[in-house]
Amino acid sequence: RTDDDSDINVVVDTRPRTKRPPLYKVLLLNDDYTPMEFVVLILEQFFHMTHAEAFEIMLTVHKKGVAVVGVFSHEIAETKVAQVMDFARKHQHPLQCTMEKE
Ligand code: NFA
Repeated sequence: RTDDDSDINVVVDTRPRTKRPPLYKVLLLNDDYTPMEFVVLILEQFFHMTHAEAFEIMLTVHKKGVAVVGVFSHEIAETKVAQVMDFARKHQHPLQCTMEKE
């Protein structure tokens, strides 16, 4: 076909689009059995909190049932959840850590 007019009037959007990756909240859940000091240790070791910060967040989880302990890319959030779950299991504590899209 030599008479194709399908590209007359076609305008392509050329604005540069900077796509930011979706972020994920890492959540720590309360339970009745995991020792407070163990939760504090986790927050210091895996989330780089000071002892005072870690203690405060631990108390928030203990009182409210759940708290966001960090916001990360999907891959980093998955790694944090796995590290916490592995460490808790290793010490036979029922602590739960999950992630959700922000
Ligand atoms: N609720 C637990 C206790 O009283 C402490 C805890 C805090 C557990 C935060 C899990 C998360 N020993």
